[in-house]
Amino acid sequence: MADSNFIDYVKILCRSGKGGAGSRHFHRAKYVPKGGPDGGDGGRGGHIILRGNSHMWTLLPLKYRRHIFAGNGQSGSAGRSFGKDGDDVVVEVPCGTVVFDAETGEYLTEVTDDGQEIKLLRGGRGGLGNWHFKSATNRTPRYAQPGEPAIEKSIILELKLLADVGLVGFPNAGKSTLLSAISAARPKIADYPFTTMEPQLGIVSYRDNRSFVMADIPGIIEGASEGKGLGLRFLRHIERNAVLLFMVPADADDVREQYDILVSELEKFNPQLADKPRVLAISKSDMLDDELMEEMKQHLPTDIPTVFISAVTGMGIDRLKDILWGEITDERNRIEVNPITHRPLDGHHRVREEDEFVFENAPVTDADVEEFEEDFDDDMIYDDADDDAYYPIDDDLVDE
Ligand SMILES: Nc1nc2c(ncn2[C@@H]2O[C@H](COP(=O)(O)OP(=O)(O)OP(=O)(O)O)[C@@H](O)[C@H]2O)c(=O)[nH]1
Ligand SMILES: [Mg+2]
Repeated sequence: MADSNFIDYVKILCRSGKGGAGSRHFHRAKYVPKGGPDGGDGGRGGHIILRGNSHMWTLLPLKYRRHIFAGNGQSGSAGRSFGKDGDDVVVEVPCGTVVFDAETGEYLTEVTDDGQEIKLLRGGRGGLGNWHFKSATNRTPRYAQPGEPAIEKSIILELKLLADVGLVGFPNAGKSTLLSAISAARPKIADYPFTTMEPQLGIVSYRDNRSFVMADIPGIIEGASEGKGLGLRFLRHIERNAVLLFMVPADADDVREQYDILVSELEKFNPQLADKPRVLAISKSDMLDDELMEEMKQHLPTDIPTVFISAVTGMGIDRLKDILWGEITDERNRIEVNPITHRPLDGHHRVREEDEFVFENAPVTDADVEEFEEDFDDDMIYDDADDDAYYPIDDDLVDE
């Protein structure tokens, strides 16, 4: 996968900015003997924000960003001056990006819409300056609040393709051939299993200038939900498709059995996939004669629409599009489809070849990281020990 542009998994260390410290300053000027406290507030630390971008279709731009750090808030200063807020970092991601905690595998959030912004890590609040603490009983507060610390989290971003129709079938079922026959997409087609190694999207035009998006997903085999074949890597893309088009070739030994295996793999992966509307297409039907077709019809599932198609002769293709369009636009399906629960990542997410690759090739050097760590040292936060070094207080000015 190393030379591919389709990246659907990245692991990144994120850190929001810490809040700036409040200042403990006392006003000093000629002829103003007791100026009183005037230390300003520290600035807010920068947030890490995710923003959906419908023009992106891969996480590739993030692949080499091992670290995303927002700016720290600056300390407040004399004359009630506020410290500057730290810079926020807005990370653009494709719609359909799901965020997991890299340590625990726990699901955190997901970005589904164009322009949608999610505050992933909040910047620390700035501390209040000492003038806030002035009171009748303490007119010379010698303390100010420190800024809130930064939040650090290692996250995994996973892209789950958003498509109206997802193709589900064993390798060699003819999925890519169908996509290339009805859309402008040109996936690789060949007479061997696992020709398709990564998902592809195609726009299928329908009557009256309408269209829908179809995703060609790599073939699924028995045991895929436990990681066999290309397995889990691509099963997750099926979660975000509104309608599932199951495809079983006409020359299969037992069409019904293949269909049942596919359904059971999906259910094992995520039981909610069973609620998605399904359509079954018998592909390569140009190889069947009428008699065989009638015989086969006896054994097909009756609870979902079925259709015989051939991407080569065009047989059944219009009917298939009608059925798919009907399912996509069916209001009942919309309601069922939206609230899918993403299953948390389990153990397998911790060791992935992509992680290795990213670490070897990332342009961020260790020196860059060290430099950052130095900047990050707590020298800006109020600390009793070296306090006078920052805000020397002249005792004459203090009103006891
Ligand atoms: N006769 C006939 N052959 C077909 C048809 N559709 C696909 N094929 C052949 O079936 C083989 C596999 O087709 P693909 O489209 O690559 O199958 P796939 O499901 O994408 O396979 P993977 O990507 O490996 O999962 C190719 O040799 C195609 O030429 C069809 O409608 N009729
Ligand atoms: Mg294929």
